[in-house]
Amino acid sequence: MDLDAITEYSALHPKPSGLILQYGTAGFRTKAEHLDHVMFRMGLLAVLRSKQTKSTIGVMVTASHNPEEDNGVKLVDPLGEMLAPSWEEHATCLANAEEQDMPRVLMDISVKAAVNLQQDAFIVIGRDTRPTSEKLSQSVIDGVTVLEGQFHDYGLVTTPQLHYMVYCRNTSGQYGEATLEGYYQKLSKAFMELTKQTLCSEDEYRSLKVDCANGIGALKLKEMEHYVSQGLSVQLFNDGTKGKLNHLCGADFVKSHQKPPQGMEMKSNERCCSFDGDADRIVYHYLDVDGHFHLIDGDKIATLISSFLKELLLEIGESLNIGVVQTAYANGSSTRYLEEVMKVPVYCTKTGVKHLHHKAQEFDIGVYFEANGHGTVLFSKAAETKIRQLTKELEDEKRKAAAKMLENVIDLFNQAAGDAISDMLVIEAILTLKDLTIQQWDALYMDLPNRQLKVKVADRQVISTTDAERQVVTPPGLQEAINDLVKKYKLSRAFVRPSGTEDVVRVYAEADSQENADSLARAVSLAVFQLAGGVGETP
Ligand code: NG1
Ligand code: ZN
Repeated sequence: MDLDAITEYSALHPKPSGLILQYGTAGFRTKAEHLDHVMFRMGLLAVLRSKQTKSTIGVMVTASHNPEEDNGVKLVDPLGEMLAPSWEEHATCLANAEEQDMPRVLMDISVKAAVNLQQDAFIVIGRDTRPTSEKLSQSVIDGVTVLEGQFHDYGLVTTPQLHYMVYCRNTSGQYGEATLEGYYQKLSKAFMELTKQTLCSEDEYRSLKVDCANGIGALKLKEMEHYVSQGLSVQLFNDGTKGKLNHLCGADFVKSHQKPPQGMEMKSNERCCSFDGDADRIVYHYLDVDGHFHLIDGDKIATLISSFLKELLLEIGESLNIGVVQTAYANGSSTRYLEEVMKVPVYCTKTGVKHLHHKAQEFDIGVYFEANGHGTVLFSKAAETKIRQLTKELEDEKRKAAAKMLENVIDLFNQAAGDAISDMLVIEAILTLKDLTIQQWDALYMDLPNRQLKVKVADRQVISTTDAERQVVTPPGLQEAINDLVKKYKLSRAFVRPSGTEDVVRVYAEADSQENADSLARAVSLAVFQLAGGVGETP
């Protein structure tokens, strides 16, 4: 390591002194103007991680659903997964080291993690459409270059597309070709094959309105459109030509406000969906004939997909197990429907896709979705091999067709990460194959009314939780207060946890009516404010 060169280049990306940031659930995320030094240092760290794993590592510059003024960065591990926990700690140490200590901290990490500095390194870089992303990704490249890492800059890509590139490169092309063309080819081929057996060709089933959150999803859907145009026509809204990123539109806005996005013409009963700013989340929605808004969130997406997969498994008659993984934010009705009606085992993990992803890996087929629409389906290597073998060997026409469909589903899901584009194609295929309207899908079960709120406190880390974040451990008395409040309502449930991406405590409540869910959420917010050091306005 050329420490003089590192010191010299680092001075071009100086750390504002005193600034402390944490590598959280989604990497580093804050106001873009505070991130230049973090980007440079993540370029350095990615090189060390690449040398250590002898694999390609990804660096994505994005702040997903957060406001346009924010930005962020996260590293992508060799199989498209989130960074390993011990390296999250290294990332935090490196980002927070004062200017003069940084080279020493970098050396310490490489010693601690037993990095062979002679090893080659290869980094792939991607960015979203934020005005600050291009310059920040250049700072990442500066960091990579000063440590003599090789790199490929994919430029504007969705977060899942970058995960896909990392996965392809580390499986020597077996998963797919590490180009955008390769990504579109792979997904569209699987989509067209999956849907070709359908008889239904009415236009209303084949057209979909997409709210792109004024983000990268719009550019990439435009590129992809013609690959799938025979099976699906998408009409894009909030494509970034006018509005601001994630402002009054996109999956996060629609889910948290339970309102239609602005900038989208919705007629009654038309199928619509919303992506978030980096296209790794998707939710569906529609207006009914009375003009009422209906949201179809990640829980209902998981339900549709797992019931489809379960039917295919029954058809081929193989004993492959399937499990659904959710978080505490999953609507209580969805959990009940999955367990009691569909008889599918359901598991709850902590918030953040890396937790869901790990749990989902325990099954032959693991379906995981956060309620906010971030998720995918993972197939174990053994399940995939079995299914591919069955498509070749089965003689019974019906069973063979079911196995073939499962094979298409494997190819269609981005197994490296939750992906709005790939999820959208799977959902569209299932709705067409099962001849389901969006209303029929919505009617699988009725969501319990719910409300999510944020509370500002002096130090959100005073709140610690257990039982997959459903119970508070500290501060003392808070869980008892929540229990007492929950008892006052029917079909009620509430929990609180410190956010991993924002400086707030999140409050979630469910109850038998919207009024009651709102009032429970407010009461719990007040308890948090009083017992956990609230600041600013009393909720
Ligand atoms: P935090 O800020 O920790 O609640 C949010 C989402 C997560 C996940 C991450 C990463 C909710 C309640 N939380 O985390 O599900 O998507 O952002 O983007 O939706
Ligand atoms: Zn996102």
